[in-house]
Amino acid sequence: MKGLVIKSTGSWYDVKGDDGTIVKCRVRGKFKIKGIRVTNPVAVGDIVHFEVIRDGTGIIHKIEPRTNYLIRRSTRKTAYGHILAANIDQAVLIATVTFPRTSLGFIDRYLVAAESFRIPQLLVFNKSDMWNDDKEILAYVGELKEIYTNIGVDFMTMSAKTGDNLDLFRDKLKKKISLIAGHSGVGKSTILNKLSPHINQKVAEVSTFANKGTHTTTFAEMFELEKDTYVIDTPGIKELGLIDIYDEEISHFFPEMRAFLGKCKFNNCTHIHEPGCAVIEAVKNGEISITRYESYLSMVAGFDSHR
Ligand SMILES: Nc1nc2c(ncn2[C@@H]2O[C@H](COP(=O)(O)OP(=O)(O)O)[C@@H](O)[C@H]2O)c(=O)[nH]1
Ligand SMILES: [Mg+2]
Ligand SMILES: [Zn+2]
Repeated sequence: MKGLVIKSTGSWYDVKGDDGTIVKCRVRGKFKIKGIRVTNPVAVGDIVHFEVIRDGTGIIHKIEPRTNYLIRRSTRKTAYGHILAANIDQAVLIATVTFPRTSLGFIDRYLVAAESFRIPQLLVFNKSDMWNDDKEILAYVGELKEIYTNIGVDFMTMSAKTGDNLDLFRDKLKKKISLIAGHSGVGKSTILNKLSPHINQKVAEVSTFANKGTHTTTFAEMFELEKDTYVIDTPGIKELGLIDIYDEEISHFFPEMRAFLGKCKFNNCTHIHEPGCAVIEAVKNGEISITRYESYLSMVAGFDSHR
């Protein structure tokens, strides 16, 4: 039998067969991608082949080749990768300015991971009700909108609480499989619950004291919002250790840098300190945003302890 993995809970996977029935499956054998060891060999979004055994559960014995996947370094076993989801059409990042704050470094890492597979990206600032009359924050969000739309990232603000821009968000999900990622506490589950009453994900009370969400969504899970429209809710990601991307490749996953890459004086330029670097020049004259460039530096080995 063939099916779509819609949920992963540790060693068990919910697989939806062509006829719509859901079978609890385990995995037989070892699966590796590009030689990387992973904590979850099968991910939500995978198309798998499985056989049903006597007790009614299934055994997955084959994974169809993935068109793409988002992977991060495992937080528990750092030599391992953890696949967030596979075969997605759109990588959505839910961010917040406060409660909790999403750093630009985190946002850019996520965008780079998606860009490495040319997965279209949508950046959503949620909880706009908390700052829609704060001029300073509005100006800041306006700047971010300019930076990100300029590099081809779709950008929007919304409030799951008041419903502001919820319909716009719903439109952007239509006829796609979207991965919904973000720190814990940014409102992912709240948004999905608003989009569809049958989703019913647990929502955490943000502890105002720690200004941090507690983890309520433990495993990734895919939901069908309407025909051909799927969303994948993921557990909150604390940090995004990139995996299987080489330093030399990173600049290619910054779309605004691509035009300058052939123009540096040295053809092995790292764009960190070299004279005659076209990227550094572009940062100086404002063609590349300084915050994006800082994110680039933080991702290149030697500049960051997380890699
Ligand atoms: N003010 C405000 N709070 C929100 C909004 N969306 C979610 N929250 C709150 O943020 C907290 C975390 O939400 P949750 O959906 O569990 O976040 P998740 O960890 O990303 O799934 C909850 O207390 C929600 O009520 C919003 O648009 N505005
Ligand atoms: Mg959640
Ligand atoms: Zn350079």
